[in-house]
Amino acid sequence: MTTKVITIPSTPFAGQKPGTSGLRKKVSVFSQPRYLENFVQAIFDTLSGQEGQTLVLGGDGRYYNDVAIQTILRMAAAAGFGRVLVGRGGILSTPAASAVIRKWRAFGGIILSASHNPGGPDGDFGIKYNLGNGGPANEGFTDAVYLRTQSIDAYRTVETPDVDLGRIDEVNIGDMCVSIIDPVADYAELLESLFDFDRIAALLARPDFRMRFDAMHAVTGPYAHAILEGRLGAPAGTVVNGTPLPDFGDGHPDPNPVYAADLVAALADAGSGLSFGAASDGDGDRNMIVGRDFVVSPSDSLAVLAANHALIPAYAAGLAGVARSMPTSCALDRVAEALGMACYETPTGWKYFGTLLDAGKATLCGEESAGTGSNHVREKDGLWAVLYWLNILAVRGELAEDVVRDHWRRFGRNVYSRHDYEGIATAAGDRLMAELRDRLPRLPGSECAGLRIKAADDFAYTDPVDGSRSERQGVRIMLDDGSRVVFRLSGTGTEGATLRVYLERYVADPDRHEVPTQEALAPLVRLAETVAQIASITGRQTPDVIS
Ligand code: VG1
Ligand code: CO
Repeated sequence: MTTKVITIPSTPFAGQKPGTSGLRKKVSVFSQPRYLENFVQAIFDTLSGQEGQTLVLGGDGRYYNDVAIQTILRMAAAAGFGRVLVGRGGILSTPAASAVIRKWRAFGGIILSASHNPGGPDGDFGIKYNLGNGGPANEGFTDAVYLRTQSIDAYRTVETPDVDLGRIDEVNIGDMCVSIIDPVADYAELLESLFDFDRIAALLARPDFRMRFDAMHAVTGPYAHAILEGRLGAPAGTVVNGTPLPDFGDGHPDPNPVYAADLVAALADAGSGLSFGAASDGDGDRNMIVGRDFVVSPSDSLAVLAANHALIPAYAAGLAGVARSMPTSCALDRVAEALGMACYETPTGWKYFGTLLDAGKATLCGEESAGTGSNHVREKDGLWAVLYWLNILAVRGELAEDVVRDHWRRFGRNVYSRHDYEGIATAAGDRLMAELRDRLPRLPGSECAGLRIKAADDFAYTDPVDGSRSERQGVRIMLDDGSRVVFRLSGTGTEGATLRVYLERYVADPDRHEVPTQEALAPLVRLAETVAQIASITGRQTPDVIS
C-alpha cells in the first residue's frame, strides 16, 4: 500500500538553531503551524541514505509530545523510512532511545524533550536528532540542519489518520511500518547486563537499608518502577512521583537541591528511616545522588564511579579512559592520574563524548550538571548512575556519604559549586561575556579580589578523534593553587540568557574536608563578581540556583 506524498509550501523561521542539546523553545513557538515540520524536514534533508531504514522515535512525555509524534510519523513515511520504532505512548527516555537505536541498529532517532525544563502549555518543548551510534548528532550535523532551516521552502508529509500508540502493535503508514515497542524492555535488559542485580537486590531487601527514588513526575517513572521495584524487588513505594505527567505536576524536573528539595529534606530527616536517595530529570539522563543529610556533588559522583569501577561487573576489567566536560570539577582527573588512565576534557554537552566512546578512548564520561554515563549507550543515563551507586554500596557495605568521605581522604576534595543567574536579558549576558573576553589578555599575573590569577583563556577544543574544532566554549580563570572560576552562557534555555558561574577549589587537608561548600568558595565568588561585574551588568545580586 503506498500513500501519496504531499508537499506543503513553507517559509523559514528565524532562530531554529540547535543549542547544547537540540532545539528547545516554548510550546507556543513549537506549536505554530509549520514550525516543527520545518525543523524535521531540515533534519531529513540533511540525512542521506535513509530510504527503507529504521528510525527510533520517542520523548519524555511532556505536553505536545503526542501531537509532535504523529506529525513526525507522517513525515518519516514521506521521507522514505522503512520502519519507525516508537515507544508505547510516545515514551522513550533519552538513554532508552539511545539503547534502542543501538540494539536494533537503527539509522538514527528523534528524541522529543526539553530535559529538565518545565513542561505544559506554557512550558518548553524540544527536539533533537541522534545518529546511528545512539548519540546526539555532532556540531557539523546540527549546523547543517540550521543552515537548511534558513532556506526551506516546503515540507513533505502524507495524509493518514493518527496512529494509536497506546498498545504494543505494528501498523503501516503507506510502505512504512510503525512498530510500537515497550519503552522499558530493551533498556532494562541492557542495565541488567552491566550490574550485579543479585547483590543490589540483596541490598534493597535489607531492613536497615531504605531507598527513595524521585522520578519528579517525569519519564523515569515507568523505568524506575520496572527496574527498582520490579526486577530488583525494592518495596512498593520506593519510587515516588512515578507517573509521567505532561506538565510534570507543575514542577521543574531538574534533580538538584533546589528543585528536588523534598528528597533532600527527607534524607536529612533521621526520622524518615531513609538511607539513600536518588532522582532523575525530565528525560531520564540526569541523576542526583543523596546520602543521609548529604547531597553528593555530581562532579564527586563521577569521580567516585570511576574510582570504584573494579566493583562493577561491566567495568571490572578496566576503563579505557575517562572524560569530563570542561566546567566539571577536576576530581575525576585525580582519580585518572592515580589509576593511570587517560582523562579527556571536552566542551559542555554530551555530543562531544561520542567520538571518544566510539573510538574506545573513554569508558566513563560525565558532566557537573548531574549527567554521567558510559559506553553502554551514547547519552548520559540517570538510572544507570543510580544502579552503579547501588552496586558500589552493595559491595562495599557502606552508605553513600561514607563512600564520598573516604574518596576525599584518598584523593583530596575538589570543593565545587555552580551558580546560575537565570532569565537575564540576552544583551546583558552577551555583554558580560564580551567584556570578559576583552579583559582576558590582561588577567594572567594580575590580582583580583585579593587572589592572584595565574592563567585565563576561552576554552577551545580539538576533537582527538575527528579533528573537529569547537571554540568559545567558556571563559576560564585559573589561580596558582589550582582553583578555577569558569563562565559560560547556557545553551539550553528558552527565555533570555542564563549565566553559569562554575567555582572550584581543591582542599587536600582532611581536617578541612567538612567545610561548608559555599563558605570554602566565598573568595572565588568575590573574584567572579569583580572580574565579570555580574551585579552591575545583570542587575542581579545573587544567583537563582546554587547547585
Ligand atoms: C546544560 C548542562 C550540560 C548538559 C545540557 C543538556 O547545558 O550544563 O552539561 O549537557 O544541559 O542536558 P547548558 O548549555 O544549559 O549549560 V539535558 O539533561 O538538558 O539534555
Ligand atoms: Co536531561
